Amino acid sequence: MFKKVLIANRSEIAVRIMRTCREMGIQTVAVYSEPDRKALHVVEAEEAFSIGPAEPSESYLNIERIIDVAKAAGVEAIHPGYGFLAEHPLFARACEDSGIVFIGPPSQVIENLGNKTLARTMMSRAEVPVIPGMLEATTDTTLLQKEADAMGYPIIIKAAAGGGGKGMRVVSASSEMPDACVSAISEAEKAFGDPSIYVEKCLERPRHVEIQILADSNGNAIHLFERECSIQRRHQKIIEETPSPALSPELRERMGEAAVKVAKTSGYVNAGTVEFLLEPSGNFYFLEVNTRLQVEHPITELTTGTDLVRHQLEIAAGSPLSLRQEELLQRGHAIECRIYAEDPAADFFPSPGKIIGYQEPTGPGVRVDSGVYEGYEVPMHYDPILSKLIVAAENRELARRRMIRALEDYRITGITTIIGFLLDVIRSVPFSRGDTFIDFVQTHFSGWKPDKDLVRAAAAAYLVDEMLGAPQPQVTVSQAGYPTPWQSLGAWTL
Ligand code: MV4
Repeated sequence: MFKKVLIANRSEIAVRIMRTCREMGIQTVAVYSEPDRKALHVVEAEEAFSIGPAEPSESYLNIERIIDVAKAAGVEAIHPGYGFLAEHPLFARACEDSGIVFIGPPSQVIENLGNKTLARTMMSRAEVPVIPGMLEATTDTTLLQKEADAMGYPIIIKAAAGGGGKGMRVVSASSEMPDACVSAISEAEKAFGDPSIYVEKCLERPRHVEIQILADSNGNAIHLFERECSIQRRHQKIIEETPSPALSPELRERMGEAAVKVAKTSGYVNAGTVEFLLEPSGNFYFLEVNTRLQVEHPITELTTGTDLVRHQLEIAAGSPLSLRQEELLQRGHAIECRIYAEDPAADFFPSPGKIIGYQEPTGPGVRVDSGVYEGYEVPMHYDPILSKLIVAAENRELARRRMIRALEDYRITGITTIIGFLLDVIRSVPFSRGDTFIDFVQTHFSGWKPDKDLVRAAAAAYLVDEMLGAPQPQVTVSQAGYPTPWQSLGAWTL
């Protein structure tokens, strides 16, 4: 096993990776940008190196600088976390070329799977169901029109180099195709430096269901069941759960087998996620492979009793998989809520700033993967995720109630968070029924505002405290959807 690993990331995921490293006796090296000098991942690491200014391109995306630090610190391997350089084939290649182990798949596999039409072609050859549509991308608008007309509308235009929803366009009539093609081509060129696009049949009201995979360098591959990730807004997931309320044991087995086929067909090594869209009919289709550890990996860990980061490290060190498919069980139910510093009443606009009061929920079945602490100033330069709240219980309804309890107990003041919004979603009838699909938030929660009575109760409590000369709780009425603001503030008052 490695003696020393560099974590080329920040925030909660860097901290989470370091925890497993420490348990395994691996020394950890952090890298940080200027505004991250006091970040939790810097505190948590055994060594930390400054890598540049706030701009990601000059720090967390600076391949040369990170490789230099890795050499100077004498690490044997780099864990990229998620985002930043995690799915960057050139970074994986730079590690390979420097004799440093990249904790992830080979650069060639990242590159192949990053090409969406190549991935579609590979998968359809392997008889993994892909969404009906073109297998070659093009800039020939006549050809695109012909294909779309033959398919029937609505169709969806996607960029060959796309992914994560960038450069996508839904077209509902033939007459809209010419304009849509021209603008999609120019957007693809600008965003990815590759103008080629292709057309797929647009699926209606699908769910987003993904399968966790692990593959070793000896060609063994297994899956660790599914995650239901339909609750999202603007292609950012906010709630994930497992098992999916939509899968029968038989469908789960077929999707798991398809995901293992994807792993074997692509020569996959390390942890990855195979994304599918699942139609109400039960038909599922390959979407793409995320060649990284994902934000929502903890729900799989809690229901399968595994540590995915440990498996990543073991696989990267060349060990064969220590788990067999037959011994894996899905036990109970887990839900994750992503805690973002954003204002849900203002189109989820980021709301970084100083965290004045901070208290995490604890108790049975509660896990918090956090990148922040009381007094920490959330920088404005990065993804505004603060932490992830993950709960596990014996079944879905118990997990849902546990999540409500834990969200109510989560105290964050000084900045606006989406906690109040998450509470309303988790408590809602469609969520409690498990009736989730990719337009869930838009359908049920567009124009959401915090409960006026809650805000007024918070204001009233504040005024009463002031009149009685009690210590002033640092709870501001501007904090959208602050949960149960009138309950005892106890240790919470400053
Ligand atoms: C689709 C689709 C409907 N039909 N493809 C969005 C991200 C990218 N990975 C693929 N995406 C979609 N592709 C067809 N043929 C709907 C989406 C989609 C979506 C997929 C997964 C999770 C959230 C989503 C939100 C909007 C649209």
